[in-house]
Amino acid sequence: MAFELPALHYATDALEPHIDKTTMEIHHDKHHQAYVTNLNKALEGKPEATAKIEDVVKNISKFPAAVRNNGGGHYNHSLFWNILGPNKGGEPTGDLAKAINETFGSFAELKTKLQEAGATRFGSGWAWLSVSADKKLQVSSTPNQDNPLMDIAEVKGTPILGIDVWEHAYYLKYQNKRPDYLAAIWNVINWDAVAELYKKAL
Ligand code: MN3
Repeated sequence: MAFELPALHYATDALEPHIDKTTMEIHHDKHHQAYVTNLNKALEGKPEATAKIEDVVKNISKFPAAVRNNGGGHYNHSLFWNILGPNKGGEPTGDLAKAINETFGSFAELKTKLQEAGATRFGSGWAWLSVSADKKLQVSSTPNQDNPLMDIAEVKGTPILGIDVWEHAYYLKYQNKRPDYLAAIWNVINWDAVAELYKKAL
């Protein structure tokens, strides 16, 4: 069984003007596809490892670098497409909103922390909101295609929101202004999807 590129559940221009159509097309059809292709290549001859991407990622220290990079890439982007969406801007509600307020003081403070995590990640990587083993919300960042689910992560947890800060995620529209991209992304976060992942992580 091979991993496959998941379809986007919205049109590539659905996140305009915050994330442009061309960026979405290249990011999903080319970059994510390359992670999937190279992951399948790296796992050739290891069918027992290919059942679930989560299981590969959780045990990433047992795999070579090609699986870490491309398996991380596949997991991270699959989550990223899922937590983005058109016209969903808004704010978290319900239990997730309550947990955010208890942990960070306010939704505004969570946004600041995630934007800082993304802006200060040197080079390529991701900013994360994840749920720790003791069910607490936490903000962190990872290099390259690492993520909090990996057994080698500095801050471990179950990711419920990931922001891609690789240049390929924003450069066509925002060029060197990564903070502008990070400020705009709140307009296209699907908080229902994040809340769903939060519920599952508890
Ligand atoms: Mn990317």
